[in-house]
Amino acid sequence: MHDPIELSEITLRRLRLKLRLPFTTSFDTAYERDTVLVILTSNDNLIGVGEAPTHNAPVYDHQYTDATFDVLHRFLIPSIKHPITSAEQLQHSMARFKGQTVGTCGIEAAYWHLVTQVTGQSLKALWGGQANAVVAGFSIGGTSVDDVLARAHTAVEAGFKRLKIKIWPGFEGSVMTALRRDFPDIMLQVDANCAYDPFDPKHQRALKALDYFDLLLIEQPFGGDDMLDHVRFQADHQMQTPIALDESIRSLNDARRAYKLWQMFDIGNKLVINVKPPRVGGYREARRIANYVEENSIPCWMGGMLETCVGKWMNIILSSHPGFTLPGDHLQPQPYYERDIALPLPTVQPDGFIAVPATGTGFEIDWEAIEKLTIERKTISF
Ligand code: OSB
Ligand code: MG
Repeated sequence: MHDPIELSEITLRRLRLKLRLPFTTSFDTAYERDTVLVILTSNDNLIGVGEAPTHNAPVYDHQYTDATFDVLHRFLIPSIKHPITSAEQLQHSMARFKGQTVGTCGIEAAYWHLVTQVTGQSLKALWGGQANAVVAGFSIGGTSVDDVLARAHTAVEAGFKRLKIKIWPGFEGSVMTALRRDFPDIMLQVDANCAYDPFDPKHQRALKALDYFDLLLIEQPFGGDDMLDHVRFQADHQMQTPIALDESIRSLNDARRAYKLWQMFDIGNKLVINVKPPRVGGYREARRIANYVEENSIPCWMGGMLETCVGKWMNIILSSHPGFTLPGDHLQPQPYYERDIALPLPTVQPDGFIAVPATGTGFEIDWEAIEKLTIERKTISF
């Protein structure tokens, strides 16, 4: 509980960020990306910053930067009830808008930043975090076997304990063979971002062949709406490797649905859940999923959306919750962006862990950087 928060204004900023290293997935190669910041100013001039990490095109899901900026401005922000008394109240005020998880997450993240200042409590305490450090995983979006191998070597030398490789039809067997030759024992997983067709026998064979590589999991081979195809594929092909859902999980109820479905097929132990706060509508819903997977012993990890370090610090802090049992997609060996928007940047220690901030949010906003990177802004005053 905290004193009611009265807002004086909200500013939206669209930032253009240049990636240091291009990131290739089954849907595109990104060299830069735009993100949206939601900046809440309270009556007593406290400032909360939250990230709505968007894609410029609707390639990961239906949401994209222009649409998120617009829905924030026209619908989500005007629906906020004042004063704000809790994250639950904030969520309920926006809940009638369908499928706007990224924008909702941006407002909620800024609210949590304000709450740390109003209450003096850390995000870690507010969110039920426990671990003092979390294991760093690295999501590799390379364009060729050599490119992926080079990125993997850099990461392992820097201390990363787990690698995740972006795959697509035709780019899986050769890259896994090369990785297992160089790293026979490392924790390894793959992410297809919906690129496979559950009814194509060639695709089925390529996915089944991944069972040879002793992977932690295969992430989202089929469409976001195809939970049933995922579980059927796993059961019909007697896959040993667990299947993990990313795009298919947009709420706690989706996580419940998935687990019930896997249990109905008698393979409840072969499901892994990925949590990304911007995909499930914020940190409150993400924590509710973390509680659920903890209660049901479902393996789970914190995903990433190439966030700035504002989003990354919040993800790292939430992933110290005991529901997160697998290494998160938290970092790369080098900073993601030519210029980031807060300090310090999270970094991996030589032992492969990232220290979890125990006070506040862990970051200080770099307003000069934000000003330089902003390409569009809108202010709504109350
Ligand atoms: O599917 O997990 C994904 C990045 C953008 C969109 C989707 C995904 C990803 C990642 C990157 O894998 C994780 C990160 O380092 O932020
Ligand atoms: Mg994914």
